[in-house]
Amino acid sequence: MLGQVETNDLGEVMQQIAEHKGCGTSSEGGKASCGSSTAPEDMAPEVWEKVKNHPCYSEEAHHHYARMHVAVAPACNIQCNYCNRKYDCANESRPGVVSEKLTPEQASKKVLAVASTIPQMTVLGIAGPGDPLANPEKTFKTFELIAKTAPDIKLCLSTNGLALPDHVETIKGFNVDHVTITINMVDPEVGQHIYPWIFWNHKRVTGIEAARILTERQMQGLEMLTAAGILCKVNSVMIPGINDKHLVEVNRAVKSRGAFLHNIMPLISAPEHGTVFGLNGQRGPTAQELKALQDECEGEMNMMRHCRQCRADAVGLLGEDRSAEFTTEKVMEMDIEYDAEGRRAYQQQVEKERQATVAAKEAELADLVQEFSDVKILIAVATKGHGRVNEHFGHAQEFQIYELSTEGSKFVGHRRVDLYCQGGYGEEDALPTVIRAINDCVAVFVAKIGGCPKDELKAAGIDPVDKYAHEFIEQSAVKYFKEYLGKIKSGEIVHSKRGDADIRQGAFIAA
Ligand code: CLF
Ligand code: SF4
Repeated sequence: MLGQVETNDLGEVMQQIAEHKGCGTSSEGGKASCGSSTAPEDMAPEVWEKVKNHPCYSEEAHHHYARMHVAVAPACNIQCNYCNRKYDCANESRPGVVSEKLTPEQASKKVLAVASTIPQMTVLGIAGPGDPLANPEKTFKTFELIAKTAPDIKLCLSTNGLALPDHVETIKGFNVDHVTITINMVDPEVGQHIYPWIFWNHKRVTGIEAARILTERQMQGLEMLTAAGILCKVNSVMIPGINDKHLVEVNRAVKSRGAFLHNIMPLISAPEHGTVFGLNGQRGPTAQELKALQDECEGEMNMMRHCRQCRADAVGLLGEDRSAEFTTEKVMEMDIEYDAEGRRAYQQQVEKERQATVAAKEAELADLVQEFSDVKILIAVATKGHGRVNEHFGHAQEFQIYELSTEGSKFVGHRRVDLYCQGGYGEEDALPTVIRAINDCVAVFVAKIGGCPKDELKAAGIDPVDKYAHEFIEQSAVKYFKEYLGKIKSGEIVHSKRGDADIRQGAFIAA
């Protein structure tokens, strides 16, 4: 049964598809021009087949497709200084949230329940709460059950890499196309400050020796995976003062071994998490520090910037959390009929929506190529997904950040914020933190916004824009940027460069 919300969204989408007059054919920025039916020029078609519907491996796909995790792997074979065993594996999840642990059979039923309710859920990942390969029986039993009952769902795995070389053959045997390894260092001198111990060959190993074994096993596992044709994403936790500068070297090392994607994530650290880093006051990076490092590493290798550090039982589009709808108690009561045909039909409509999104952006971009300007700005967008400006300012728990230049629009990250609207009223205390989170942005695109936050945003020099409500994000962003350049040319606004983004000074642009 398809969820009501999704069905309504698709009705609207179908209307827009009917109005859409065609589909661009050129490629831009290494992205496919026409939805998932066309691979980007620089990507082999078989690789595109693997990434096109994976919300983590394709930034564009993450607006349209969902993933889910099942928490079947409680044990871990190493200790990271940013982890407290009470919580999920912090390599792929936020500290401070705990998952309900499942048996492979419970997990299998949960996957069917989610797949039947959220037909755009295309990927099942196992990412904890410990390390999936420290729990190989439970992990592979779960994959076996899913491969039998829901063969259209892609299988995905995230590991610290210590046990990886022992399992590459089995991973390949289950047709797992995507494996993530968390690699925070390639130098044991650095590693000793991140990993106090590992459990290796039936004993605990500590210090530099532990880090040396771990890095050797991670590199070996990465090489084996890429040799086996399995797409490999590398996650790295950015820890200021410990591995932040070193991650450039990590980037080079994993790129040379064939990693497909590098995801540099911020350390999340607070005393209440009870981790070594939390207790000793180790800070995480600022959003600007993270972006600078991601920019530095961006070259021939794709950088992931849309990671939400989701929990080990996450369900839904990246950035939304529908796990509460699928507790074990609720799932066990569900009478599930797996409708593979219905899922296929729904996903075909999603593909049409996706094609319309890309084509609209390209049409908007067409006359931007004649512009010559080095102006670069950031905008923040409130969205519930589907690539549209469709969230109210007060309901946004995160803003997606796009960088705009004459090259077009580029997703560069997201910023989590406190909910401004609580129970129908604006939360005055939350507004300054929202403004701080997006204060390097020239504008914020929203579906709706109240008078009070609008005025405060304007006072902070951020343009609250609601005229693109329910329109495609990237098409609207390019449109806005063109108007913006026009206002610079006419002298309506003055510009100066600050950091890596141009920050507007002087006159405020009215929405
Ligand atoms: Fe899960 Fe990870 Fe597979 Fe994605 S998450 S196992 S690759 S299906 Fe994705 Fe979540 Fe970031 Fe992970 S946003 S934490 S990168
Ligand atoms: Fe914790 Fe994951 Fe590190 Fe294991 S690998 S110690 S579960 S963060």
